[in-house]
This record gives sequence, structure tokens and C-alpha cells, in this order.
Amino acid sequence: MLIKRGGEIPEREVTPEQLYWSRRQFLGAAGVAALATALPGTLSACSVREPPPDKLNSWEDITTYNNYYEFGTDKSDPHENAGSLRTNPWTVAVEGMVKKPAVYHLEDVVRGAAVAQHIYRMRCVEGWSMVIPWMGFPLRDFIARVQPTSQARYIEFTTLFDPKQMPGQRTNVLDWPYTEGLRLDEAMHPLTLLVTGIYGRVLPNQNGAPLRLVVPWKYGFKGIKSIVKMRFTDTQPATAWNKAAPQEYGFYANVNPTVDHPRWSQATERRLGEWRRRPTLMFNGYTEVAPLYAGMDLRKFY
Ligand SMILES: Nc1nc2c(c(=O)[nH]1)N[C@H]1C(S)=C(S)[C@@H](COP(=O)(O)O)O[C@H]1N2
Ligand SMILES: [Mo]
Repeated sequence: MLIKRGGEIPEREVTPEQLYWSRRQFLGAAGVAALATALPGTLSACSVREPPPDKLNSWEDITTYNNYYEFGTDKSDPHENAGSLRTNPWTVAVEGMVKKPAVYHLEDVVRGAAVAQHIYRMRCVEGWSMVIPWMGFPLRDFIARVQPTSQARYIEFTTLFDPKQMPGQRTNVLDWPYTEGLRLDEAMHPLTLLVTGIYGRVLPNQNGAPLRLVVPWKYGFKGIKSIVKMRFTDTQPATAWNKAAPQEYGFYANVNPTVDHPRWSQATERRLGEWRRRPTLMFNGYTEVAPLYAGMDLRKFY
């Protein structure tokens, strides 16, 4: 629960982002850190970074305009339907080419992790984008704990499969369970996060509670939600969207304004809350990842 302090607006009267900014303003970084330690759930630390160049999207935008096909295919469906997901208790199975394979309790995955705020631009292949203050920690820290063997080259991630909790899984809109994959060096990049929260709050179910992936230089669909398994392998894993429409969704899915999706140009995007389209940036602006793809033809490896 949030701590009430004298002189502050009661929590129920403000939106989370107003609360967030007012607390930042009045409490300063030390106060925000103290607040973070008082929050429930998985948040264990908080650091405040430089203000982002772009305005943050609102809590409302971030939590009501979602893609999460396990809860329906409309943008409003996850917000309406994801309440049926039980996120506690939760386990993550680590399998394959690792020295420490195990079924880890979520508390174990997050315990000791450097959970901090990371403000990232996010872009969906459908042509919309948002700026989101994620709470999470580098995936590489968890990878270091489970110790991949020298043969491991990829990680396959899997979302929960439970049609009782996930009504979309009673339809065949995708081949369930949803899976995604990263090359190990992409997974080890410091920008790649395991995320547990937004705006200093526990992640809402529709955004992938209790644990999801965020890879800001790739299209949104790589950011698999509600992860129950990570399998280390030497073979490029199949991914849900690649299986559904291989000519539309490749394994790499790097944000690239010069390579169009067959149905949507990738040259520009519409930031939620804005009307004029803005140009899409190579790697979504995260050009420090370019060395990961040195020498690769990104038209072929889309
Ligand atoms: N399990 C699962 N993960 C998923 C999806 C999904 O349908 N199922 N949709 C993806 C797509 S297409 C996008 S754009 C992002 C959206 O994340 P957000 O709703 O938190 O913005 O989640 C991705 N992760
Ligand atoms: Mo997406």
C-alpha cells in the first residue's frame, strides 16, 4: 500500500501518473526510493533516471490499450478480461542448456534483483507506440544465476497455458501456448528486461503479470507476457507469431523503418495521445544494439 503523508492528495483522487510525478516533485529521489520499498509485491529497489526526451504515456493508455491474445484480440479485451489470471503463486521453469535448471518461485527470480525504473519507447508492428516507465531488472542478471552451458545460443520463452484462466486459449487464433525467442547475446544485452511493474506499481495482468519480457529495440510482440518457462537451446526457437504468419513476423523483429510489414508501413508511427505521425527510428532509437546485427542482412533476417 502507498504511504499517506501530510499535505498530499488522497490516493483515490489522482491517477497513478499524477501520483508518480507529484511524489517525484515533492519527495525527490530519496522519497521515491523510500516509497518503492513500501510498495507491495516484487518491487525491491527503485532508481530514478534522467527525464525522458518524450512524454510518458498515461497509466490509462498503458493499461487499457493492449495486445494479449490470451484475453481477446481487441485492444480493450485484456483490460476487461485479464482479471481471471491468478498470478500468485507463480513459478518459472528453467530448462535445457543450463547448469542450474530448476523450477524457480517468482519470489526467487526477483529476490536480490536490481529492480529499477527503465523508461523505454515501445513500438508495435501495427504502427502505434508508447513511452512506458517499466519497473524491472536486466534479464542478464537472471541468466548469470542459472548459468547457461557453452552450447546454449538461444532462449525460448513460454507463456502460461490455462484455457480456464485465459479465455482466448479456447479459440485457435494462435497456436498456444504463446512462445518467443531471443538469441543469447540479445537476451544478455543490458537493455533487455524482465519486468514486474509500471509507474512504480505491480504489473497489471493485462500488461503481462507477474513477469514479462521487454526488448525495446524490437516490435512489441517479442515482449512475451506472463512467462512460465525459459528454455536454453542451441536451435533457433519457434515463435508464436512466426508460426502464425511467417512472411509477416520474423524471428528477429527489430524495429526497422526501412523494412515494411506486408500490411503496415514501418516508416512512421503514431504515439498514443498524439495525432501527427512521427518517423520511426532504426532499432526504435536504441542504436547501441547495432553491433548485435553486424554483417546481417536485416531484410532477410526481419
Ligand atoms: N503471451 C502474450 N504476450 C504478448 C502478446 C500476446 O498476445 N500474448 N502480445 C504481444 C504484442 S503484439 C505486444 S504489442 C505487446 C503489448 O504489450 P503491452 O500490452 O504491455 O503494451 O505484448 C506482446 N506480448
Ligand atoms: Mo504488437
